[in-house]
Amino acid sequence: MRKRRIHQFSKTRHSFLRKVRMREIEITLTDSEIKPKEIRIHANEPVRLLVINFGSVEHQFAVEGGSCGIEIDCLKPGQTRSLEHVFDEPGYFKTACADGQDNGHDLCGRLVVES
Ligand SMILES: [Cu+2]
Repeated sequence: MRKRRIHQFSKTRHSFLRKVRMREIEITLTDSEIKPKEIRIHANEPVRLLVINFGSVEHQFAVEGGSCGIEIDCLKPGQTRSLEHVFDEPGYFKTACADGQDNGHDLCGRLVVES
């Protein structure tokens, strides 16, 4: 019974992704880096950013620059969260853990939105 429910869920999810042509991008955080370091997407392409914290402390994930204002706060070790967004203009954004408690480590990368 349990197996069946999981199957149904993933089937629904996949047909949803297909319908909106959403691209899923997995981003992993450790205590020293964000992977991938560079993400390239196209303007007006719906994306789901799936952020996983593989670090040993709480992290945060933000896309900075322009007016996009994307942020996932308080991601505990082992936790995964996702958010969906459409970047409608080409440009360069910084990806970072901008948590004030993150003294000393440098979690950053970049997101390039191509036309
Ligand atoms: Cu952090």
